[in-house]
Amino acid sequence: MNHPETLPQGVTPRIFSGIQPSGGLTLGNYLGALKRFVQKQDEGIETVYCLVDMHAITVWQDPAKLRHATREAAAGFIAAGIDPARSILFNQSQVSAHVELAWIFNCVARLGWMSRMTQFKDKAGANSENVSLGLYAYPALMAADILAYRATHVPVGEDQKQHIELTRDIAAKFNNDYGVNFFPLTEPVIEGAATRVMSLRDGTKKMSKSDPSDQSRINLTDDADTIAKKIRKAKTDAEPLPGSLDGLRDRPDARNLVNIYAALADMTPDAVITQYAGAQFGTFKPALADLAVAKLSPITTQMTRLMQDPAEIDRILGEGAARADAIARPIVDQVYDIVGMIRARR
Ligand code: AQP
Repeated sequence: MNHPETLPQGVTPRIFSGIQPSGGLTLGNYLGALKRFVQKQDEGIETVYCLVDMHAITVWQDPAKLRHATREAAAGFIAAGIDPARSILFNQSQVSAHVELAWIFNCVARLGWMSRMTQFKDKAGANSENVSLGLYAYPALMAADILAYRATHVPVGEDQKQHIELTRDIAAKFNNDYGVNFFPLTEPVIEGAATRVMSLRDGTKKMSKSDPSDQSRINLTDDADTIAKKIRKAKTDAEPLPGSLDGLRDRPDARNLVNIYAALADMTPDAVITQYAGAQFGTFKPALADLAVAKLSPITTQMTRLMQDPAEIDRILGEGAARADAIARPIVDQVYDIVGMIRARR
């Protein structure tokens, strides 16, 4: 853990995290990220949360859909418990410090580091010559998102761990190249029973908002019937639930449902297995569906209500952006000084 004594001068504990508005939010985003974001806010740490629209366009987005998804994600954050008075909530493109710092980091990060990023390899697939340069450079922009606030901790799902490690490498190389102790080595915070929620159609694949199959995920906009139907149809095997977690080792689909139950109920997976030992999926799935509906329906209802006033959402994002800019601008100005850029018009 980053201990306060070892942090660079002027750096205080601060949380930063983001979600791409590249589609509707999923149960994976909720359990792996959003639910944790709310907990961090409620612990009283300074929290900065960003809808990373500049990341979203690394893959082509329909402009009207991007605008809608950004507002809907903001509504999802607020409905899930993010209080824009206590947390800073904004969309990335309104704070230019992010892309300015990203360019500097493009000149610090090494090509070989980017080539090792598994998310790039997964997303580019066999088509890597034909994806955008932005998709390749994505981790440098993500490092800039975090370090423009000199954030000390980033709550994320398991899939983002490698990108946070790269952020630390970029911070360390910048500090070393310029002989400063300016950027902290940010820690990932990967906690809870569902740090990697898997597809409902394939327990070996991450639940993702861009999966072509809507049946593979639960969206935060799904109504109660849709949630129940998707859980009922979730892929499982014919065996009942075992008496211990060990018995789920080679059963990824079953393990996924147990993890989702645990995360929604704020229980450990062990406690879920103890409660449902020997139960058939005919019993477990309806219990999980009831739990998911009870936890998610209030969020969906509130999101729908908030979406009726898009101007108010835009106002909240604008206000958040101004507060974010007030933190990030002086940090990026200091970076320009460190790097040797003349800033005569300040
Ligand atoms: N399945 C998941 N389980 C746990 N956490 C997850 N996260 C995403 N999916 C899961 C966490 O949500 C945060 C925001 O992720 P993101 O939207 O910026 O990008 P992503 O990880 O690439 O999510 P998707 O849904 O797969 O988006 P697309 O399909 O657009 O690429 C992160 O903290 C992430 O760990």
